[in-house]
Amino acid sequence: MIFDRKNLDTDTLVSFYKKLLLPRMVEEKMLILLRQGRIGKWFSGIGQEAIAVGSTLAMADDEYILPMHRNLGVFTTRNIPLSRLMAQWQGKPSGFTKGRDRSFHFGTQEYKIIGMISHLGPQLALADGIALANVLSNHKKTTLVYTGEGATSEGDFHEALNIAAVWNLPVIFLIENNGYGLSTPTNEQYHCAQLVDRAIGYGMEGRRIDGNNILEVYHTITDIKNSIRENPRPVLLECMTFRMRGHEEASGTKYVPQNLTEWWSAKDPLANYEKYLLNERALLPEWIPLIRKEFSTLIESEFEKVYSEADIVPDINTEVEDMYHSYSFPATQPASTPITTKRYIDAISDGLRQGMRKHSNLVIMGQDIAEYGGAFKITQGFVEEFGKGRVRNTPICESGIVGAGMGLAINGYKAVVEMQFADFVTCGFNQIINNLAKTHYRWAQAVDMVVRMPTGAGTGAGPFHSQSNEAWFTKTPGLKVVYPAFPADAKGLLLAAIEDPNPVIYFEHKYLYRSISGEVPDNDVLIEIGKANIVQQGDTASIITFGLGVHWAVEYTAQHPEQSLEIIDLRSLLPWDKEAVEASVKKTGRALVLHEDTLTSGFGAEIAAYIAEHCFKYLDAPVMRCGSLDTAIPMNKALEDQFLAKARLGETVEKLLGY
Ligand SMILES: Cc1ncc(C[n+]2csc(CCOP(=O)(O)OP(=O)(O)O)c2C)c(N)n1
Repeated sequence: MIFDRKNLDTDTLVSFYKKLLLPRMVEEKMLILLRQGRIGKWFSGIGQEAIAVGSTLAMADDEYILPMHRNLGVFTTRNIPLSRLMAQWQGKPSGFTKGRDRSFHFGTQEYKIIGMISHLGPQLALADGIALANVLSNHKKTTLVYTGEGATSEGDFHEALNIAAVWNLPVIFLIENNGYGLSTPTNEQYHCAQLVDRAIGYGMEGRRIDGNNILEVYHTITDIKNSIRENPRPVLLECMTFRMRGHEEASGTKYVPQNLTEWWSAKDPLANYEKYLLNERALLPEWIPLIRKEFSTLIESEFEKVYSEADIVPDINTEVEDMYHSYSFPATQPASTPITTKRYIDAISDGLRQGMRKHSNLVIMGQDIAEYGGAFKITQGFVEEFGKGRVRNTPICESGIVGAGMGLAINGYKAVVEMQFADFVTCGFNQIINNLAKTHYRWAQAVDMVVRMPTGAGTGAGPFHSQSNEAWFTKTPGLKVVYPAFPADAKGLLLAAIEDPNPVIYFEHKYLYRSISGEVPDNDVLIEIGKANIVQQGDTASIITFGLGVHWAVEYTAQHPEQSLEIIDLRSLLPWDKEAVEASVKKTGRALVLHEDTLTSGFGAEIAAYIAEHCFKYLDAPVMRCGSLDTAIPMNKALEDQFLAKARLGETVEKLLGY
C-alpha cells in the first residue's frame, strides 16, 4: 500500500493514527462484551476504519455526515465521548435515544451526525435536503453520506443521486464497497463492472479509491470538498474495502472464500498505516504500547461508567409525549376579517402563499409545481413571487423528495411537499412512516414538514387516482393528519400545519377543489389541529364524518330536515377530537360514522370503537358505520357511485334511527 502524505506534517500523521486506532480498540472491546452477553447486536467495521476516519477527518466539524452501521470511526473521530456511545448501545438513559433505538440509529445536531434508520437507502435523500439548505443559505458546506454497495440496489440510491445531480447539490455519496451485502457477493448485487460507473448515468463525476488507505481517503475527500464548495455539485466516490467479520457477529463468514480474507488481511488499514509511520519514523515503536494503554484505560473506565448507570425507568407519559415535538397552538387568533368568498382550491392556494410569505425558510417541492403551477394549479404564480429556489419542480421520485424535505427540516428549513395525487404516496411511504414519523421519538429532532395529499373520488379517475388512504397514516404515531372539508378550514389547517413543527399529512379533496366555495378570512387565521366542528346541530343521531363525507351528510340532512341529525366534521384525524364526538353522542344517543374510505379498517373503525367503549350507556342503538365497498375504487361512473359510501348513507341512517 502506497501512502502519500502530501502536505501533512508529522504530528498530523500521528493524530490520524490515533483516530484510526481508537475505533479498532473500541470494537475489540465490544466483541468481548458481546461474547459475554453484556451488549446486544454488533455490526463490525474492523478492516474498514480508514474510510470512516479518513473521510470524517476531511470534513469540517460543522458539516453534516450521514453514516451507516459500520462507521464507528465517524463517531469517535467527531470526539463523541465513548460513555455516551456505550450508553446508546446498551439502551441506557444517557444514550442518544434514551433506550428507544439501538446501535448507530440516532442523530445528533451537537456533532452534526445524522444516523441511519434500519432501512437501507433513505439517508441518501436526507443528505440532498441538508445540502439544499446549505445552498439556499449560501453556506459553502459539503454533506457526506455513506451507503454500502448492497444498498445501492435500492431505488432510494438512484433517486437521491439523480436529485443531487439535477439540483447541483454539494453532496459526496460515498459507497463503502466491502464485497458482501450480508451473504450476497457483489456479482449478485450489480452487473456493471464497477459501481462508480453509475456516476456517468447521473451526469456526475465519480472516483474510485483504495478505501483501506487512510491518506488516500482523506486527500480525496479534501480534494472533492475544495472543488464542490466553489462549484456546487455531487460526486460519487467508491471506496474499495472488505468486511473482515460477519455481517453481524452472529451471522459468521462461512460463505467468504478463505483466500479472499487472507488477501484483504494483508491490506489491513491500521497495520499498513502503522508500518508506514514506523518507516517514516513519524511513529516510534515504543510509542505504540503507550498509546494503546492510554486507549484501553479510557475504554475500560468509560464502559464501567455506563455499565453502572441506572437503567431506564419506563414512564408512559414520557414515551407518548416524546412522539411529538412540543408545540403550543397560539392562544388567540386575529379577527377573521375581511372575508372573501373563495373556492376550496383557492383557499388552499391562499394559505400556501401566506405561509410562504410568512416563513422565508419555507420551501415547497413537487412535480410540475413551478412554472406549470402544479397539476391542479394551486401553485400558479408562486415561482414569480418566491423564486425557483423555494418553489421547486422535482424529478418524479416521491421517496427522494420526502427525504429531501426531511433533510431541509434537519438543516433549519420548513418544507411542504406536494404529492401530485395522494395515491402516489406509496412511492414515498417508507420515508413518511419510518423517518418523518419516528425521528422525534428516537432522537428529539423535529421534522417540520407538511405533505400535501390531493385525495379522493368523485371524478371517475379509477383505482390509482381516487383512493382514500388516510387510514394508512392515522395508525402511525408521530404524524399529524388533517382533512378539511370547507374552504376556510382548508386555509386555516394548512397554515396551522405549516406552523406546527411536526410532520403533518394534509389531505385535500380533489372533488371539492372547484365544486364548493365558502367564506375565507383574508388574513392568516389558523385552525387548531385536533379540533372538530359541529356543522349542524341535531338531537336524534350524530353523523361523525370528514372530507367529502361532510358534504354527503349535509346534502342528505337538507333533504330530511325532519330527522334532526347532528353533523360533526372531524377536520383532524390525528389527533382527533374525542371530546366533541363524546359530547355529541351523549346528547343524541345514536352514532353513525361515515367516510369515503373503504369500510374495513377505515378510520371510522377507530371512532366506532371509541364510542362503544366510552359512551355505551348513553347509546340507544349500536354504533353504525357507513363506508365505501371493500373493493378497489372503479373508474366507471355507475360503478364508482355504487362503490362510494354515499350510496348507502340513507339506508344506514334509517337503520340507525329505526333501531
Ligand atoms: C430496506 C432494507 N432491506 C433489507 C435490510 C436488511 N439488511 C441489513 S444490512 C444488509 C446488507 C447491507 O449490505 P451493504 O449495503 O453492502 O452494507 P454492509 O452491511 O455490507 O456494510 C441487509 C440486507 C435492511 N436493513 N433494509
